[in-house]
Amino acid sequence: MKITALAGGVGGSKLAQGLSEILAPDDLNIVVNTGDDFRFFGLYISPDIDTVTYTLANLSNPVTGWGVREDTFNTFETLKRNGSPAWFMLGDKDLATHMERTRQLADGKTLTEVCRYFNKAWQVKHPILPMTNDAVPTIIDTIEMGKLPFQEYFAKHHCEPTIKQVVFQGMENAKASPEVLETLQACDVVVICPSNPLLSIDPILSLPQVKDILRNKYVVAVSPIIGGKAVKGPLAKMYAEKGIDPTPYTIAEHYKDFLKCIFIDTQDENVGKDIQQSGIIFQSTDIMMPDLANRKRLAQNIINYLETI
Ligand code: FO1
Repeated sequence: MKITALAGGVGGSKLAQGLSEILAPDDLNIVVNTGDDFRFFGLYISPDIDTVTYTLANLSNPVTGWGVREDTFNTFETLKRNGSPAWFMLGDKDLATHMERTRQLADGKTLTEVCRYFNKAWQVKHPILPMTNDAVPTIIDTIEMGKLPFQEYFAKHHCEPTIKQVVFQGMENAKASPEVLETLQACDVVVICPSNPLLSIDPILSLPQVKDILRNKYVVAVSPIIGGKAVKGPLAKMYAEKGIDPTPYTIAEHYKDFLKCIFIDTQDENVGKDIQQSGIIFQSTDIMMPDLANRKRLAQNIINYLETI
């Protein structure tokens, strides 16, 4: 069974890692959001790509979920002491990734080629594909601070401003990469990882052709909401600001154009009936993935289900 996983940052990388422990490299491609990408000190930072790649390479920081494990922050601390912008914490080892990526992009390589280079360097076997080689920076239009580039909203202002609108700038001229369209067309199943639908998955879905392909695929999602809370990040707050209850039903509704099945946590079984009434199957299990054993367990659970359809 060939699976294409759609992923954002920390939540997405956990399930992607679980799937990668079970599926052969030919059977799993991971398509990753690049709307969070930005430049800092001239360096091209691709946080979701890095989170997924570091996780699959067993290099990720287990405490934050992003960045490199056992990294030091000498450069960051020095910048901070000098009074330079220091709202985005780049570790010393992590900096090497951004420097090399920036160098290769300046040499004319595509982001897809740069990702392939890092996969090879860190012996990550499963393809990690940026959703596009075009720039589509996410802009958060807020009530208190106007339009903020995504990382300023997220890391600098800790997701505090109230969101009016989320805009994927440049989407009208962007294309999914050829590799992404190819893997989506060739796969049997698309797994939407438990990433933020509004910030991490919608950028992928907004690229031309992607939703049309998904309408003809078996699409299964894992809820990023458990017991009314987002496992990580601002999703529950974002829904509350729109006056929407953050439940797995909300997630199912968000993807209802193409979703066949959603995995929800056992503690959310009470919304299962509403999900079913929308014509979407639900499977309930423990969907928390604090460690590798749980990531593999959930991935195996999804694959077992997919073998029954
Ligand atoms: N998130 C923060 O909230 N603060 C940081 O200082 C920060 C640094 C950082 C460095 C490298 C990297 O790959 C990710 C980093 N993140 C940081 C996480 C990142 O902003 C978010 O994970 C995503 O963009 C949201 O998915």
